[in-house]
Amino acid sequence: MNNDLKQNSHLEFLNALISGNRKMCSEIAQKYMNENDSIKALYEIIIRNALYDIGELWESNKISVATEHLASAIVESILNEQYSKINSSPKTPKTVIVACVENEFHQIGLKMINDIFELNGWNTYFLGANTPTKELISFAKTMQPDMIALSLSLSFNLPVLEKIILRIKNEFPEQVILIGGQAFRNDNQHKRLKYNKVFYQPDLNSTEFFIKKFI
Ligand code: B12
Repeated sequence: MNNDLKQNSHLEFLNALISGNRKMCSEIAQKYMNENDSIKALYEIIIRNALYDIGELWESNKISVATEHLASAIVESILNEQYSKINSSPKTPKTVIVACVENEFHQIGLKMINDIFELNGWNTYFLGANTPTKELISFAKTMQPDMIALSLSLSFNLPVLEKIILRIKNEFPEQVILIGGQAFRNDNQHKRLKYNKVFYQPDLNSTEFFIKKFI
């Protein structure tokens, strides 16, 4: 698909999201998958870009909070529609716990990351938004995952992420932790987090590369 068509699909999807038209969003996603057959491209070129635009429209008061909430809900339903394609990969014995830190309600990017693990055969435990630290630690004790993936969208939550990393390292010093999310998009804050076996990845391609190397 050429760049003009990609741009058209993204704008079409954005317009359908703003008008709250779930059916149309689903059809655009379906058509895109038929033509490209790439979950990563659907997620980033179409959906992530549309949500970044939604963020800017919302920030400049061009759309309401309600429209933005509706857009998130539609996107979550579109991600769930892809499950049969994601789940078809052969399984490895690797497991990952995937969670947002406390007070972090942005879970869409994290869900995309979760699906990349699944596409690569990992068993995932998606705990989603606002996971209490105590619960995360206790769940990790039970599941003993190969990796914990944590998402952070709000820059001011960085101290919360750091606290969680320290708590995990205190209990399981060798635990591999993968971090990422919007909070690191425009700066290099992740470089502050210099801990043993804590890695940052910015997007789906780099995360997939990291997962393949990890195995
Ligand atoms: C939808 C949305 C919401 C929804 C979230 C619903 C949901 N179910 O997730 C709701 C309404 C809850 C919300 C609330 C708020 N939001 Co909001 N929100 C957004 C919006 C529009 C889209 C977020 C999104 O899904 N993006 C698309 C995903 C796919 O992109 P992504 O998260 O970057 O993920 C990619 C990478 O970062 C990476 N990645 C993500 N996670 C991980 C994890 C790992 C391990 C790895 C390796 C990689 C990785 O992979 C993904 C694929 O490429 C953004 C705008 C934007 N620019 O994104 C604002 C935005 C994130 N929100 C913002 C703000 C300020 C808020 C509020 C504080 C607003 C308020 N005053 O109440 C609250 C905070 C609530 C809370 N405590 O968390 C700011 C954050 C600024 C900042 N960096 O600090 C943004 C950027 C808007 C803006 N321009 O100001 N929001």
